Amino acid sequence: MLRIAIQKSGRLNEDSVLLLKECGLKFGGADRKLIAKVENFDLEILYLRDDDIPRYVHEGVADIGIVGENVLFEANLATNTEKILGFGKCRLSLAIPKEAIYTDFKWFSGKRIATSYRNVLHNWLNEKGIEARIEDISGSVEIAPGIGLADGICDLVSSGSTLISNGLKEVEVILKSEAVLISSPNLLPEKRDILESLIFRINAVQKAQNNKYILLNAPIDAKDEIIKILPGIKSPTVLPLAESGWCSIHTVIEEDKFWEIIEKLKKAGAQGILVVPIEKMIV
Ligand code: PRT
Ligand code: ZN
Repeated sequence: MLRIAIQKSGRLNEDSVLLLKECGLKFGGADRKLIAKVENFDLEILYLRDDDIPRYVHEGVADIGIVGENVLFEANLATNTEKILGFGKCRLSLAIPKEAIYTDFKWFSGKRIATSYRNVLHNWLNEKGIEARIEDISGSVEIAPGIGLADGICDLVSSGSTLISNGLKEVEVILKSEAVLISSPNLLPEKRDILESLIFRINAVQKAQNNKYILLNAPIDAKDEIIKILPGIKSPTVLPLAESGWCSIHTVIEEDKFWEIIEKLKKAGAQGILVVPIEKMIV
């Protein structure tokens, strides 16, 4: 039995649950229980506050966990990062009042900076050779300069609208963060096997999300040119159509390449192009 720690509620909860469900796992929510047993996989889910996840995984109370890199770096406990998950993207940034004149990071010399990320900020200041005072605040960090508690803040930013609505401007990015799958440093071999099969499923889900199945019709004369345009995983499938002189071409393409090649496909004579989502993809 493997035990995974995920956030009980908050910004990472929904995407963490969705990822596990897309891996085909069946389990109950975090409504009342702290632990949920997965019905069809050798896994137990522990619902926790995100700040507790690195310690639980470090100590082996949970074998694996899903947590933001920001929380992981701040906790600074030994864990292994198994997989970058592509959600919960944000950055930990320094921000100052918008009217302040900023030239470079030396601005922070002798200043007071409010944050919930003391360790990460302390390391960054050390690296830059800046002496500043860190004011520990656990929530609503963005109001600190307005109430005279600090000169600037170090906090998570995604859209930037919280900074703007508090009269602040982002001046330095200290780290970029997203959700990662971490594991305990002393994972037993039988648990490692379960983790590998979970990672296999996560890879299939992620591949499917980044790829699309494409079907198009083309005159047989245009077939070779169209195949050259298509960057498929392998050779595309070519099927004859009922109408003579025409064929149907099927392949898988990366979603972000699609818009680049669509015009070229049309110019080469492709018609009736269909782009279909893929449920799972194993290569
Ligand atoms: O209760 P628990 O301790 O589990 O949750 P929490 O309240 O500490 O964390 P939560 O749920 O807010 O965030 C969980 C994780 O989501 C974080 O650790 C990050 O890894 C990730 N994440 C991604 C974010 C953001 N984006 C984000 N924008 N976490 C917080 N924010 C906050 C930020 O602190 C600021 O207040 O959103 C505000 C800024 O957002 P914008 O869009 O206005 O820039
Ligand atoms: Zn938290």
